[in-house]
Amino acid sequence: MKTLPHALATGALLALLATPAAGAVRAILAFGDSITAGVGDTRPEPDRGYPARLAALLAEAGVAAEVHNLGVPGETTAEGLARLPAALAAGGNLLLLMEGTNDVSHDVSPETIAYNLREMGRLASQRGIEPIFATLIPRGPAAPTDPRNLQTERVAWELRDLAYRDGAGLVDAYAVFTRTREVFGRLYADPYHPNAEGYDLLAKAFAEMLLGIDTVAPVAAFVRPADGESGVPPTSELTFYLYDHLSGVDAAHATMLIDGEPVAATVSSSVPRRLAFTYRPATPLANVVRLGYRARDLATPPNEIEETLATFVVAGTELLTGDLDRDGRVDGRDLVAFAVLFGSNAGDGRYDPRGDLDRNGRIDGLDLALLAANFGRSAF
Ligand SMILES: [Ca+2]
Ligand SMILES: [Ca+2]
Ligand SMILES: [Ca+2]
Repeated sequence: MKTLPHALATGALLALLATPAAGAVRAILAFGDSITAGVGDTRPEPDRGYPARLAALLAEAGVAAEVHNLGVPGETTAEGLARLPAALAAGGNLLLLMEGTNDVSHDVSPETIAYNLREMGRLASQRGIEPIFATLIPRGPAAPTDPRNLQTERVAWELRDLAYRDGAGLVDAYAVFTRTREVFGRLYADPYHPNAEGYDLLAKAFAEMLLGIDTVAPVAAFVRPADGESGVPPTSELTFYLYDHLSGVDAAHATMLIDGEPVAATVSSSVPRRLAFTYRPATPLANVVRLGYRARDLATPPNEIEETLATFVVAGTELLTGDLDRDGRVDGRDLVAFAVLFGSNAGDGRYDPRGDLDRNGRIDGLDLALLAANFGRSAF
């Protein structure tokens, strides 16, 4: 795949328009599954989904482009890889790739999903069609598989790094949606699909990336220790990458946070599109640790963010029964987390062993009694 970091820094589509045939109508291929097709949208054909909205947003910006909706509901990346050559044969200028949520439903690994998408990008590049990757939108809490987005977030990690390594454009739909307040309550038609307002947001994310308008603060990936991990050694090294695919991370204002406090992490600062953060604790870690970051990008004005990336439990920590969110206390937040799991059984998508306090495969009144017995207590 060709590397176009400079072109992408100013917007992939603007770079394309600077080529000799500028002014001609450009063909954009929007390739993916039901989320590209527009399932869940209340608009009728052919206006369903993000592609039609993207064409309208580009037209508003003075860019003439046909956006072809090539979404096939239910498709996996392996099936998409097989379908793509015929779609590319018709020609085009850009390929927008957003696929993989059906793979997650079938328990395909994030690495395999990223591999298939990279192959699709390679096929497009060979035909002179520039690929733009997109992370998957998150699943709602009622999704039967991956309701907490553990796998879907790891797909985002893989794609953030893939786009960085290949110098390709990335639409970070996962970041845009997860950073939107009450996203599942307001912007979803069902656990997988946006509603009309959700598709508006998705189209805006694609349009801004193509036009070089940076509204997305830096994103992280490959966080270690992982969120929810326990038994972490007290002197364990803490690491993550920070990316900013449009304007780059402002290295002078990027900080690792432990329990909300800045620490003197080692930062590789040579490539602003990806910074590596590493920290070995000066004093041994104890109890429950929150790893996060504060950062801004190089856009004008900068997009700023402070996020928790992982909450993990250091080896030797005694947690109270009922402390579902592992913060050292049994309180109302644990009860809320427990309520979501109540009535589920091992094997259900909704079941989470953290709520099965007596570990008998059912989350029921017996577990609630155990939680209630510790309610209001603190472990440390
Ligand atoms: Ca940015
Ligand atoms: Ca708790
Ligand atoms: Ca139980």
